[in-house]
Amino acid sequence: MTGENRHIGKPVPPRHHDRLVRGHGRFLADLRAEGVLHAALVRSPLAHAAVVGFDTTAARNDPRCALVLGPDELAERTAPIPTVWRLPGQPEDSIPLAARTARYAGQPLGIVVADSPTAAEDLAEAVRLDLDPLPPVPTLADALAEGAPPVVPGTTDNAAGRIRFGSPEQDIASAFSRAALVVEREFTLPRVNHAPLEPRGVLAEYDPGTALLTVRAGSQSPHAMRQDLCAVLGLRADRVRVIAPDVGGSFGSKVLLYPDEAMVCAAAVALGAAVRWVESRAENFTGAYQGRGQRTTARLAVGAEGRFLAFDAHIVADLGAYATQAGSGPHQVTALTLQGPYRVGAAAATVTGVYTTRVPTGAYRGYGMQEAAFIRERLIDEAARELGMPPVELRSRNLIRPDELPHTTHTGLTYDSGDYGAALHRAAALADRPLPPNPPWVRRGTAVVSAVEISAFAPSALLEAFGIEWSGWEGVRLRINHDGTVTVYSGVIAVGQGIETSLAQIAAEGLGVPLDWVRVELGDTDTAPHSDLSAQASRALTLAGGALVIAARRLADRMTTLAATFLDTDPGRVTRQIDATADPSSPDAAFHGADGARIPWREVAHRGYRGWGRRQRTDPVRLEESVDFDPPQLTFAHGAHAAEVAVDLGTGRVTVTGYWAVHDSGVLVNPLIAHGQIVGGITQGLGQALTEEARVDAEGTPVTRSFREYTIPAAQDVPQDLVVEHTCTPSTAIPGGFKGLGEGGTILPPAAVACALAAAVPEIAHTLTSLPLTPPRVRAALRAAGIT
Ligand code: SMO
Repeated sequence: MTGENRHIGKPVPPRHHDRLVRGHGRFLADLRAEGVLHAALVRSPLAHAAVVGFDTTAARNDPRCALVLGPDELAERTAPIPTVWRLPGQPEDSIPLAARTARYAGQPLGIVVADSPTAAEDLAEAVRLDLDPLPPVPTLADALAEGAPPVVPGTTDNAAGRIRFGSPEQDIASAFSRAALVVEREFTLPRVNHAPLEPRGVLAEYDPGTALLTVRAGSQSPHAMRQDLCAVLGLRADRVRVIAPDVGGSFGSKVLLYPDEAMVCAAAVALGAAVRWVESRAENFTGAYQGRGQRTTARLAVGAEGRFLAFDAHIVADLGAYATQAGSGPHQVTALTLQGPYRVGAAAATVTGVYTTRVPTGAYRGYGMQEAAFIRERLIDEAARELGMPPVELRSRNLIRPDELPHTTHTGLTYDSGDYGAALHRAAALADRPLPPNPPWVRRGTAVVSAVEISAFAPSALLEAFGIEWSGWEGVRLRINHDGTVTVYSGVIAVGQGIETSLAQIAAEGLGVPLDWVRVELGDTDTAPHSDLSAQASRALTLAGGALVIAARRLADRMTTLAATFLDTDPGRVTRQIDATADPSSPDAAFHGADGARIPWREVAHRGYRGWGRRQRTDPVRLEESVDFDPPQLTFAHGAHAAEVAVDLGTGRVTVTGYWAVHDSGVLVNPLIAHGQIVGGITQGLGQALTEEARVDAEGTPVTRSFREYTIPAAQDVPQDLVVEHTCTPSTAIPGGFKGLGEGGTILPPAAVACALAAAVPEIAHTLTSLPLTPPRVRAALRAAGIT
């Protein structure tokens, strides 16, 4: 290979940018479908109520109506959505399409199909719901109160199971009894909305002639959606195809099949037609599952010279009205990752799941690790303050050193590689600048925090050990076409993160061909290798990329061997010359034999397709390699973030004036995409630090229903001084050395901002245990401390 076709590490502009910017995107609402009908959902306006009546007479009698499915019809046609990740002791209860009790405001109770979106909306309103109100249980306190009404019928309390991870009780007790200092706090992490640019949507087409259901959906995991659809609708897997078109962001919100999405598919099957539903922004705020939602009591024991003796936490998780397919998962990950990048004598955490009458919670970018980082870094910060030690010094003393890796945590995670201290000190150095003089009503502060990130969520045996009914492996199919062009098929999904480009870079590098010879085909269960977790858990690039490294190496070898046969020489004597700008049809892009003989790349592909040139009759024919990659273990990315904040003592408004992030995600395939991922993650994390909270009133009715009440960061909320640097410790578990970075940016901002605010106003530091740090909340703390 000539040096021109090196692609890994190049900041190639993502391919989808040009297409989307020019308006060639094909999102769910853009797809054309013949004779498509339109659906609207009938949703519960109450947080908790028995569904006594669902009168569809008026709706059915409207000439615009094609179909109405209420609880009775749905009960005949559908089964509840299966659960894949349960807590021990979790009640046998999963989310149904046919609900006889509404357990959250916005829960879909039925579906109406009509000839236009407006008609569908009208008819959904024409359905007369008869609801018998039950007492709402909107908060964890309500749910845990003595005599609280049970959310799950037939149970006596709102417990949704419990699990404990980490050191034995006696190790924790002994560490705390020996401690020179114990810091204990209660942390409240509110629910948040994912707020993707594109809400959810489904276009389901059922062909009664072939009995094939084709579902196009804004999904982060089409294979998982297909499996769940088969279970819910009682359909055969070979008759269901799920395709994700362009997806306008997900952040964990589109990984699971939702009841409303399944109802659209049930309606398409019932009608033998095409039915589309496009979610409204208000529905997305109230009916899409939310993230976070946790109240945690945590403590840190510190010994002589500031050594960490133990972390201990009791996490109370708001699972909402149903423990969805994987509802407790993020909270379990909080427990698993509380220890973070630190060496500590003992660490343990308990997760108690609790039902409330609110929309379920689930995956959100950072998946429990943002919560863990906030709790841990605030505790450490508080310990430093009480010890009178600089927080960076306290962290530095306790960070696991590179020579101590691999290191297995008390919860059984084995960190593979990294240099946590290097990242911390680099972030601290970047943030070390003189603070400008303050007017008397402004204070400023800086903090540096640290985390490791579980990435490449796998192997399958790990998921099996956790009792998660998903696979961890990831497959790719790599094909050289008859003209020498290349197609990659993968079950991971593009949700705006640029994965198509990164995978193309890996394939092009491995085959030694120009980047634009490679097309990446994602999102279709008919062609993509199976993938349950798909683009979740910072795993798409690492695992699909790792598989692709192997596949490309094999296919490159086969091409070379074929070329050698045609050139009548040994493979070792064949060289290749492909100009980085060459077209695949270029005769100059060729293999060269020892004696000046040559054969074009496309000619090798062409002859390969004829089945010519094989050394043995049993040698494979197709120029295609399928590789299923199940790594030996998890791989851990890590990072340190520094925030500089200014707080207005009069208004309580916190402004982030500078932000510096140092990440290690191993080998970066595309630094431009990596930068965008980290900046996007930081921005999202700043929203959770400062403004975002999904709220309900005392009746459990959502009050954050639009971007008026729910404020996400805008450009002016992101500091101009936002610096991202990368260090590179290659993963030893992943071919190519990649580590994940999709979630990394999101994990640390709340911890960084809260600790920086604590540095600015030490008088209120001990109260900075709840998010978001809104002006009213900060002002109240300032007042209580007698500062304003
Ligand atoms: S929160 Mo993600 O989709 O693992």
